[in-house]
Amino acid sequence: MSTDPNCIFCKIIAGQIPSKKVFEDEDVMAFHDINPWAPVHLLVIPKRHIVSMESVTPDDRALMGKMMVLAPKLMADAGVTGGFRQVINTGRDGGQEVFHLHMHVFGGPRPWAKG
Ligand code: IU
Repeated sequence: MSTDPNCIFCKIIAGQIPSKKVFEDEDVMAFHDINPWAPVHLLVIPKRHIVSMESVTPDDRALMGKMMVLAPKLMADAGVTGGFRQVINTGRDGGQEVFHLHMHVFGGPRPWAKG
C-alpha cells in the first residue's frame, strides 16, 4: 500500500492525526470533514496515496466504484433522507487543496454551498 509520510490524509489513515471516522475497510476510509460546508459533510478517501483524479488509471475502476457506492450507505447511516451531493475536486483549477484523492459527500437540508 503506497503512502506519503508528508500527506495529512495518509496520517489520518494511519491514526497519527485524529478524525471522526465513520467507515473503514481494507481499501477506503470515510470521516467527517473538519470544516463542514453542509449539515453532514463526509470525505471518502482511498487508503492508497493517490494524488488526484489525474493519477487514476483503469486499474482503479473497482476502487472508484467502491467509493461512489459507499456514499448512499454513509448518508443513510448519518440519517440523511433528502438526498446528497458527491464532489471530487481535481487540481488547482478544480479547487483541490489536499492532494490525496477524496470525494466530498454533502447531505442535510439546503441551502448550503462551498464557503
Ligand atoms: P478540497 O477538495 O481539497 O478542497 O477539500 C479538502 C477538504 O479537506 C476541505 O473540505 C477541508 O476542510 C478538509 N480537511 C479535513 O477534513 N481535515 C484536515 O485535516 C484537512 C482538510 I488539512
